[in-house]
Amino acid sequence: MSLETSITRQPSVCPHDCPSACALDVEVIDGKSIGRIHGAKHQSYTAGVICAKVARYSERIHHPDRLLYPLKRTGPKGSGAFTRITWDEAIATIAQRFGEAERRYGAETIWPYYYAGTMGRVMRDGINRLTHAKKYSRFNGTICVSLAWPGFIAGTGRLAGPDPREMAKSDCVVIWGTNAVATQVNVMTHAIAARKTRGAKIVVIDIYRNATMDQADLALCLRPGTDGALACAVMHVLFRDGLADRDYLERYTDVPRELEAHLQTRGPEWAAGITGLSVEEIEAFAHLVGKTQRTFFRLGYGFSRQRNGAVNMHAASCIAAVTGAWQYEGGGAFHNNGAIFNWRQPFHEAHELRDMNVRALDQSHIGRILTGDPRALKDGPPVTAMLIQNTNPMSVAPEQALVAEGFAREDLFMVVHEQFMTETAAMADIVLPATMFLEHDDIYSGGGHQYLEFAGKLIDPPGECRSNHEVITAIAGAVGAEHPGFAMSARDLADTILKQSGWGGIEELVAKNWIDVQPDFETAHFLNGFAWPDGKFRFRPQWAKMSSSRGGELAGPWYDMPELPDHWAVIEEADEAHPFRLATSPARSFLNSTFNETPSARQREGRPQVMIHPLDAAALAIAEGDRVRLGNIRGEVTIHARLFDGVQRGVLISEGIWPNASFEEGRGINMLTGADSPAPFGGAAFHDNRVWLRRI
Ligand SMILES: Nc1nc2c(c(=O)[nH]1)N[C@H]1C(S)=C(S)[C@@H](COP(=O)(O)OP(=O)(O)OC[C@H]3O[C@@H](n4cnc5c(=O)[nH]c(N)nc54)[C@H](O)[C@@H]3O)O[C@H]1N2
Ligand SMILES: Nc1nc2c(c(=O)[nH]1)N[C@H]1C(S)=C(S)[C@@H](COP(=O)(O)OP(=O)(O)OC[C@H]3O[C@@H](n4cnc5c(=O)[nH]c(N)nc54)[C@H](O)[C@@H]3O)O[C@H]1N2
Ligand code: SF4
Ligand SMILES: [Mo]
Repeated sequence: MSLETSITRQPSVCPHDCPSACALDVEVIDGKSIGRIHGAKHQSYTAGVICAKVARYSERIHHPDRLLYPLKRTGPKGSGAFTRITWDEAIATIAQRFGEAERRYGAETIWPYYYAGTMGRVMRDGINRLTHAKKYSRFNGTICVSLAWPGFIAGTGRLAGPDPREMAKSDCVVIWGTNAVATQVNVMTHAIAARKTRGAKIVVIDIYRNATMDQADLALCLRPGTDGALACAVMHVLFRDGLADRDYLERYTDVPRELEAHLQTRGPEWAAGITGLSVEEIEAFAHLVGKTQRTFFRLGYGFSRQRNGAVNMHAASCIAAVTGAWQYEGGGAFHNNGAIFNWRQPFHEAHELRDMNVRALDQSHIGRILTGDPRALKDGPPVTAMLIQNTNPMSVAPEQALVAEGFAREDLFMVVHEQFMTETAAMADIVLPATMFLEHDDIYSGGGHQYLEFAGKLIDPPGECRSNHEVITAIAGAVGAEHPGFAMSARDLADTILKQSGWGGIEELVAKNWIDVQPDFETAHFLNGFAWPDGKFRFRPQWAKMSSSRGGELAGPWYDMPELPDHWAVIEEADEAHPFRLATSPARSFLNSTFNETPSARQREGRPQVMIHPLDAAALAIAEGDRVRLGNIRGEVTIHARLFDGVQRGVLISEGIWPNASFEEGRGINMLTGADSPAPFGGAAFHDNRVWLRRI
């Protein structure tokens, strides 16, 4: 018998909720465990680079705290008292309790709830097959994209744009409202390549001096929620100084002259007062983008997480239409590639069974829903049973005080399918152990790039872990849900949806590992017209006529949205009682709440902190490391202060998402964030919170 270890290198894909969807090269040890993970060198977007948290994934996949067996609750809700049961007992209990709930209140009392713990299409979205087959309450996934996507589509008509790899061919890369060094490192790979090979300038627009801003040639650190004002002033200067491409505007845009007139009163002085930037900074930025044809606007999610976020996203995308940057290689605006993959009416979600008369409940309203808010419940029955997969709402959802109250309800039957005993799983009646991505098959598509990718099972799961697909199939069988997809393997489902979307089938994808689906240059740059019936970019969006990318309904004060790009003053401005504006930006070593269970990530992040300008701190007699209390109408948290001069005065930043248990009294940062439906389709304005602050 040989004692030597054998290490092979196998292809895979990072499954996490990150626009980079990196192609991976995984060390598999003796066919059983995982070593180091590398970025795939030959996939041209990943280009050999991945983030540190996934490089050391062995820490997560072989973590001693992984859930291995089904469990049932034996003490009061949230007590942590569970006992091991068999899969058969777990599934039978679920079927019995779902059946009871349905008989009492109707099928809509059951609410399957999920998000993007894995971005694999089969594993993430297959739960909808169960929802639609049984007419359970539908799920309106608003938490992440419902401000950003409509904001981008408002102008272009399509969620796509120039090939993200063209950043490497730009002369100016504007990294706007995304902390790419932390959240999608590959943007930096391509932007820095442009700087090295072409002397490109990198502009970073954010609300604090984060690791991405440290890389900037021009750093614009503005007040949260004021990007629309900045964009307007930039366009004002472009028109004023002869830097607008008038031929392009006439040919490709809807109302250029009205826009120019509208911007007359929105110059740099006006914007300086709103953004806190100087007139010189605004002029310098406008001149840079106005004189650099190949300017690539890489628009992130962060700046859309404001109550005016959709308007600001649209305003930022308009700049490329005024300069005509869309015409050039390395130019234009890009946010996400959702549209290029042609995922329509996917078979594995059983779209044909979807009944629009069944209510769709808003993901971000989970706190309101579980505490019986009739509006959030759409005046329907209470939610008395849930199946949660792939998400950790006790930690990540806004209005945490309500979320915690709802989860504590003894009459709520809660099933959570998880990899770890998260704070959500800890509130469950039944906990089911889930596989990780290297333990099942799935297909992935890049939000920030243009590859369709396959990742196959490389090792056996530990204990009795089952994949999302297996769990959905088992529950479907027990509750009598019918659809041919319940009898298929994950691979066969992937094959079907690939064929449905015109991408060959699973054999082809497996053989190639990834397929580049980048549209041709003309299409990607909208040279054949934008994706509206008249082919024109819309400076004047028709918000009320747009349909939500996720099938949601108009929400918030959508009827008051400005007609043309503007500063829409609906953010939670500071007031006397709440003198600060708080953003809850992402932490580099966590991915939402994922990785906050791994020791190295926690060690790197230290402890929950709030960054505060030293002058603000001095005014409140707060010193570095002091315990402080933050609060607003939604709740309060206790946290440690970090003095930091890389924010404007009056702005606070708390990087997360830490477990609630890392805070005193178990109250996490989402105690402070709101779920009051920002326009036009709801969601959560995680970086738009007015708060008071005091030393304790
Ligand atoms: N390390 C790490 N990576 C992640 C995540 C994570 O939590 N940690 N989360 C993943 C997920 S789910 C997503 S959706 C993406 C999100 O990734 P991003 O697109 O980067 O979006 P955010 O993380 O919300 O915030 C990005 C930046 O926007 C800034 N910001 C907030 N408000 C404003 C504003 O009004 N104007 C401007 N200009 N900037 C503002 C924040 O301070 C932050 O620095 O990242 C993914 N990748
Ligand atoms: N304060 C604040 N809150 C935020 C944000 C913010 O910026 N600030 N960002 C928001 C955003 S953009 C998002 S997208 C949400 C994300 O919030 P979530 O979707 O809840 O993301 P995670 O916290 O990473 O939780 C994903 C969970 O899925 C589990 N999981 C992973 N793979 C699988 C699998 O294959 N099967 C099963 N069953 N489970 C799996 C993981 O263990 C993890 O616990 O958070 C939002 N919350
Ligand atoms: S950068 Fe994003 S996609 Fe790439 S490995 Fe890290 S988390 Fe995964
Ligand atoms: Mo997200």
